[in-house]
Formats: sequence, C-alpha cells, structure tokens
Amino acid sequence: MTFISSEMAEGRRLSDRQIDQWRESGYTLVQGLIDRQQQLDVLALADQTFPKPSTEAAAKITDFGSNGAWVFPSAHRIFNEITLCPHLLRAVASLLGVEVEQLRLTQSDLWPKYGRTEKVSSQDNMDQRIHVDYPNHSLVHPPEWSRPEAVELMLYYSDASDCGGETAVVPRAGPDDDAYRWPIVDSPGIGALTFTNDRASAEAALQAGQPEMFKFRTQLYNREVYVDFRQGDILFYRHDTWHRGTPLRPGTRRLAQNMTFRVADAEWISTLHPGWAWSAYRPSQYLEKWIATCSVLQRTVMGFPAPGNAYWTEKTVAAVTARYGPLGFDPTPYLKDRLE
Ligand SMILES: O=C(O)CCC(=O)C(=O)O
Ligand SMILES: [Fe+2]
Repeated sequence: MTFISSEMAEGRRLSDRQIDQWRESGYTLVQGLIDRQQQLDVLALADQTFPKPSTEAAAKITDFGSNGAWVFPSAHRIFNEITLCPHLLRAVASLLGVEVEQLRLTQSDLWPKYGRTEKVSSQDNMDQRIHVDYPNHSLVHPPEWSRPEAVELMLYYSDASDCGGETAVVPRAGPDDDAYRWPIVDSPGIGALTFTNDRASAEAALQAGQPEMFKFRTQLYNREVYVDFRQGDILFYRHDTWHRGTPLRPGTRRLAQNMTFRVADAEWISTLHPGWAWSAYRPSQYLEKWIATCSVLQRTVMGFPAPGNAYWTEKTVAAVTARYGPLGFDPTPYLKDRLE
C-alpha cells in the first residue's frame, strides 16, 4: 500500500508542482491554506453537533454528508468563512486557470464518518467501491481531461494516524493511461448499472454480469494510493478522478468537509444542497446577514451579480440596498461603472 503525505502551500498559494500534479494526476494534497484557529473553531462546533463514535446515533450514519446539518450557507458564520476563504478560492482558481471571480460554489458539506466492524448494507460507505463523483454533480460528463470545469476538494478535520479512513485515489499516469480511458463510465450508477456504494457488493455483481469491467476495475484498486491526511490537509481532486473512501478504525470518527467549485458557465454542475434559497427567512436571518456583510468576492462566488454585471443599474443598486442595507450592506462596489 502506498501512502501519500501533504506538501505545504507556498505563502498560502499552491506551488507550480501542486498545480501540475492536480492537472496531470488528478489530485494534490496540500497543507497550510486554511487558518488553523478557524479550523479548530469549526471543529469544536462540529464536535458538539455530530454523534460521538460508538453511540447508537453514530451507528445510523452510514453514508456521505451531514444530511443538511452542516452545509453552506450555515448559521455558523465561521463555516461560511472557511468555505469561501480567499486563499482557498485563489488556490482553486489557480488549478482551473481562471480568475477567482469566475468560480461558483456548488457544494460545502462537513460530515462525519464512523469506524465500524459491521457493514450495514450494499449502500454502506465504510469500504467504498472505486468511483468518480461526476454522476451526482453533473448533468452531463466531465469534458476532456485538459479542460476541467470544476475542482472538488476534501478538507480534513481529523488525522489519519488516529482514525484511519484514508481516501484512496488512482493517480492518472498521462494521457494514455488505460485507467482513465474515456468516456469514464466503468462504475455502478452510470449507464444502465444501478448505484451500489459498498466495494464487495459492487464488485461481486460486476464480476458476475460485467467481467470486462470487473477486470478493468481490479487494476484501479491495484493502483490506489492512500491519502495520509493530517488535520488541515486538503485533497484537491476532480469529478473525473478515480477514488474511494476506505474503512476507519472501529470506534473512531473522521470529520471532513467536501466542497466543489465550478466555473461560472458550467451551469450543468448542480448545487448539492437545499442551499441558498431555503436558508432565507430564518428568524436569525443568517443568510441575509451573511450576504449583507461578506466580501464582494464571497458574494460573487455564491452567484450574486458581480460589480459590472449588466444586472446593476441605478435602480437595482437602490433596490438591493433597500433589501440588505438595514443589515449592513455597502453598495459602493456595485455603483462603479454604472452611474457614470
Ligand atoms: O470517505 C472518503 O474518503 C471519500 C468519500 C467519497 O468519495 C464519496 O462519498 O463520494
Ligand atoms: Fe467520492
């Protein structure tokens, strides 16, 4: 088994080597982008939110995600700040080779995974089948490898030396790598194959019904490398990177946050959460207050019209200010270029 360790970002920017690794191999593991204190603050809140390991409540959690408990936008402002941290946005933009203003957030979910001894069903996420994530993010298929339109990432709040549960990835070995033959359809849940999460269940069915695909997938497992994550490490990967979750040590819990940023015009990449709209009208007004006071860039990455967008006229600036002004919104950046 090969384990890979993170490398430090350089001055909170990705190095050329890290960018190249993501572009060529489909992943890179980076330390030092997220503010440590912010991460510890979120960790403390998450620790209170999610069941402790080895409890009845924990035993019921056997799949990805927080079920809406910790998704963007959150009533905990600190979670939104980490999600739309400027260093993170700059890193993602550098992978895609676009301006930060072109990014759009479509996923931010902080979720627990628990170490257990018994798998509960063929949909259990303990020991996952090797897969790519595009089918439940994109309405289509990722474009050719050389023109990615999204970055997916996993920010780890735990340490693999405590809990295990390393994410496994299959590094792409250049454009002729058979593991990345195109289109990428050799997985349950794609085409006519129904979705199965658990490795043993998925592979047994494929061995019986799709022997060529089973053989192909055996080489994927053979080529896996394990992400030996430390707290604060970020695995940047792609919707077309082969990867999977592996079992945690029984009795432990791993906390990690999955995020996806797409380029603005890739509208076929969906937002995964109830999200923005269903967060409005809450008694605490956390969404409205966040929009009123976050940075212009953070708003833009949420899909709020950027300064200079044709949406902005003298009238719309006044109307949006009427809506958010009482909560602290500063319209100045949106006035530029419109009122001259
Ligand atoms: O648990 C992990 O490390 C990976 C999870 C994953 O890939 C998924 O649920 O799609
Ligand atoms: Fe995945």
